Amino acid sequence: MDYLIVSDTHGDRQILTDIVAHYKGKVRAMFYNGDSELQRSDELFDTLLPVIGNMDDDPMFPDDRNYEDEFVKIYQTHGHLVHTEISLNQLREVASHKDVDVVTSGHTHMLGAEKIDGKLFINPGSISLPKGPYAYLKGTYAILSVEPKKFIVQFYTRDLQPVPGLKFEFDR
Ligand SMILES: [Mn+2]
Repeated sequence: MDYLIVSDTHGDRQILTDIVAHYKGKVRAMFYNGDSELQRSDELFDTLLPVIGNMDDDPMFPDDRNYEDEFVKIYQTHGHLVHTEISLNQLREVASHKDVDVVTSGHTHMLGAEKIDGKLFINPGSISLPKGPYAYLKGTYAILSVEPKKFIVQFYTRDLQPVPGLKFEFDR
């Protein structure tokens, strides 16, 4: 079962439109990790599951989300409320009180996937304004594949193609 995670478009609505059109019906859920600078009522959020970012002014966006289906439990938040621009320490503390498999955030515009405290932390990077060592990719999102005994995280670029070398497997 696949889950799409995308974040930090900062007004670049077209790429979200393209991603939703491409993946609708092909993944179980699509997470949008904040800083769209759109309104909660935007039709994109009929499909994408959003949280509020520090650059979003619509208070109808939730601060965070606890997602659960029969395959996976995911905690989603942008990151500014727990200052992930400094470190993951506060997010780790929040996640430690949650019965989840996966924690996903955005905010830093830097992609990442790592197991911390037994949970898989995923930052898809920014699809529009990437920073860090993978900024040369010009924007990324992630697909999380949930299997009975493992998680696979593959990062993709704006042309909807997987990045060779940015595929990571984790035991559950
Ligand atoms: Mn941002």
